[in-house]
Amino acid sequence: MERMDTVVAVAIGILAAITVASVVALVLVCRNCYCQQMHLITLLHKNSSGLVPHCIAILKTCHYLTNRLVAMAMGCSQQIHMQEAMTDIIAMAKQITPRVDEVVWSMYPPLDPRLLEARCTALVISVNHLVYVVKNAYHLAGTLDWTDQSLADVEDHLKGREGVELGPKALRDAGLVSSLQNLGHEVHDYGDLEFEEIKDDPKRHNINNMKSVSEAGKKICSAVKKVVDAGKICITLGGDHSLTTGGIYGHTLSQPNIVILWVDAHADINPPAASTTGNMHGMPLSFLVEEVQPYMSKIKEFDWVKPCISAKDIAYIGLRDVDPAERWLIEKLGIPCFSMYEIDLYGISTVLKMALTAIDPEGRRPIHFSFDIDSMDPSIAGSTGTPAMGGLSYREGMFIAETVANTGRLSALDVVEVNPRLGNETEQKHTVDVALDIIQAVFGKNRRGMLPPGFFLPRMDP
Ligand SMILES: [Mn+2]
Repeated sequence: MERMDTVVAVAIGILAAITVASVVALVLVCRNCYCQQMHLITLLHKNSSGLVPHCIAILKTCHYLTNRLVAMAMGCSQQIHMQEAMTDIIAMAKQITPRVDEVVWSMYPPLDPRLLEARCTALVISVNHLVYVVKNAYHLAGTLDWTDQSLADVEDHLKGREGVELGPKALRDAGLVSSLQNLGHEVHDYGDLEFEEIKDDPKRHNINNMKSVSEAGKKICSAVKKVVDAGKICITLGGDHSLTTGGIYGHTLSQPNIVILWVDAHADINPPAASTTGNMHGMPLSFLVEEVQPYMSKIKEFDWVKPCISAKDIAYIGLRDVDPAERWLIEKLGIPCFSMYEIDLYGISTVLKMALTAIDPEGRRPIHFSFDIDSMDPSIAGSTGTPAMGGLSYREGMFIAETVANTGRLSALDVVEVNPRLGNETEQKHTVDVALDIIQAVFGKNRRGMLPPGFFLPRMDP
């Protein structure tokens, strides 16, 4: 267990929402002090099928807002100032019903994404107007503060935000900071990283939202570097796995000798040109691994990141959804790789021994532990963007985390791809709980049980 004088600092960086891309990052730093921040990136697929869940969410929220506002207005319609406003309120509410119908009809195939988006926007404008009218009628804006959150949610859905940028908040709300403090760490939460919105950001070099992703990466890079420079352990909460382009590069600027334990269902090493989706979260390692560079085209926006990791310094654990280009690179470059097949073959304990020995036979180098929640089986962590069946069990995940803790060499941890908007309520809760348990285990909580410093059982007088 960590000693009491060990200090953990936490920083959470969040969130750029660019019409199509959102960037979120959070950083936790530990050991002897404070820390700084990080982030992560979410890319949206604004295809037709991706729009529907957002539209349904918008419909639900608009329905809720309208019902509640009208009920409130009716409830005090006897008051003088409300009587005048009632005519307006009823007229506004009447406009909303046909707009809801239009949105619903637009969701039927053949679906026209532009029409659907336009109709959702029209609906949201109407509901906004209703909120405005009711607020004015009440002369008491304070009592209607609850509408702000609902309208903000609607706005998020309208922009097509995926929800993975909400991961850090979900983990904080679940008690991340206090749970680490309870383990005897000093934790500093640096809040969310902010990312500028870049309006004109088309797909280029086969990377969606290329400028946004690059700019976010720079910020994450310097945030992580500062935390590690200060001698702390840096936790970066995502957001998606693209945050590691900046995060790992920043880590190496401070600690050039790191090794990487990459626990994930995916290899995330597609060179941009080989990517089938253009989503940066499937590419971060391609920018970082020296031996991959001959297969990368030159992208000047990513000049700031230099290849800083050797293929032999990375160990994959938990892979089960690997693209051909990725498999080819793993074999060609000899990247130590322990997929679910090897875990079934040898067992998690042997796999971990082999993985850690492969990247650092002497056991001396600082570890960057990059944990993608989709490494876990979807039955226990389903609220994630790209789930893959047949993943790590809870026990295997905990064993990995406890083993990393036992090395005493953790230098940075990424926790990515927790998406509190996906799945049902139970799945959302389980996913956040699993992530929280993994983080706690990485920071010293052990299933054997914990003995608080100084604890003893007093002898009883006979
Ligand atoms: Mn990943």
